[in-house]
Amino acid sequence: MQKKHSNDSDPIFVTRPSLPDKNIFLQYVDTIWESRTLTNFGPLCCSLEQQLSDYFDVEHVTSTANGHLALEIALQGLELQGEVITTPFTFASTVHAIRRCGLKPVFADIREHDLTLNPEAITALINKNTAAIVPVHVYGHPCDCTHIEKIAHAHNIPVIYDAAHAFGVRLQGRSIASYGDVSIFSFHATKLFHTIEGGALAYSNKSLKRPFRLLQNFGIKGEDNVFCIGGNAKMNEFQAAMGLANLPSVPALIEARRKVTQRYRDGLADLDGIHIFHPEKTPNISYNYAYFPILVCEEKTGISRDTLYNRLQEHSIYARRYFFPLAADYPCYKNEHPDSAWPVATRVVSQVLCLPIYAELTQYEVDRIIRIIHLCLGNTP
Ligand code: T4K
Repeated sequence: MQKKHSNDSDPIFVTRPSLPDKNIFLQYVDTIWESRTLTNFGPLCCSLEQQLSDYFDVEHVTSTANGHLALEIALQGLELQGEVITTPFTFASTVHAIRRCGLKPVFADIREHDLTLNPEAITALINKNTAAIVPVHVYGHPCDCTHIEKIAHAHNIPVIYDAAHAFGVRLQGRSIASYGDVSIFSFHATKLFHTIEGGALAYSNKSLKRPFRLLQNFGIKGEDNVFCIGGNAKMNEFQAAMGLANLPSVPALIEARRKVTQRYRDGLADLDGIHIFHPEKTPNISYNYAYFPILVCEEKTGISRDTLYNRLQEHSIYARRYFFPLAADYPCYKNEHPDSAWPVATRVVSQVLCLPIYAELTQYEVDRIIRIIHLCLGNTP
């Protein structure tokens, strides 16, 4: 849907949640009034899990209150101990989940061309304490799953993908959710598909279903049987209603984002020093256009990423430096890896800027952003 009016002073944020037809959402809400089941595995939640299982083409989906808890449940449910190899170039959630589950995050560098974990860097870090690999499909760019899973298989360790950004992505003709031992998704309001807050675990191993259910509901097996130490990570019925109402729009949302992406690519193509990613140029990748990251190469543009970020804000454009700083540099992790270096991640984190992208962003607004970027770089488009 195109917005009718937009002034050049209107703020544009990095994203804007999509909302379904209100009447469709309210029809689901009416059923909540009838059932009086508001949470704890109600009918809408079960229906959403089934629809997601079909969409992802995976055997099992366990819905959760948010994506972060889905990752904690995956790590706990697999009963891991020791070190977990992951990327320093991610949202805080990935690394905090590892640490909050009593595991040690160990950071491997990323690849230049798609910013996902470098399989060779993973191999170099594997030792007898390695319990798992947690790669992130950052911005929806799919990891090199084949290579990563080959490494994991050789060392008999599981792979849990943080697929928070990767809803709707396909790789080698398969849903991205079908890779690894488990994939976790975020259905936060800022995501392509959302349930306001929410998330899910997708997996094919049936034996994981019960531990995951227990972990998301206090370890309760029966009315008088508390079997293990679980928390509360249940999706409620209002969240599920939003998900059911949003799911049919996913193809249209992806197409609208593709158009925004294309307009950015056309408008920024001739700017020396602005690097743009084209994940779908890699054969066998079907991309979801979840984010529009650019890299600002100061030597060529003459201005730094931070200057561009600030200048855009002066024009009410709120791009974001996802994911600055590196997780490995947070005060809580910084002193743990004195001898480690991540040259690619360290460079990228000072260059990356995610420009606004969402389905309702109008051509006029994209052109406004492009115009301001040209202006900041001293160009006249
Ligand atoms: N793994 C990865 C790799 C992740 O990126 C994330 C979450 C997770 C795991 C954990 O999943 P969840 O537990 O969150 O399900 C946002 C999201 O809160 C977060 O879900 C997401 N990643 C992260 C990349 O982005 P912030 O701190 O940037 O959000 P915020 O509130 O600044 O929102 C960004 C912009 O969106 C705002 O400037 C305005 C707009 N907005 C936001 C909300 C919430 C709206 O217009 N309406 C809204 O309701 O983290």
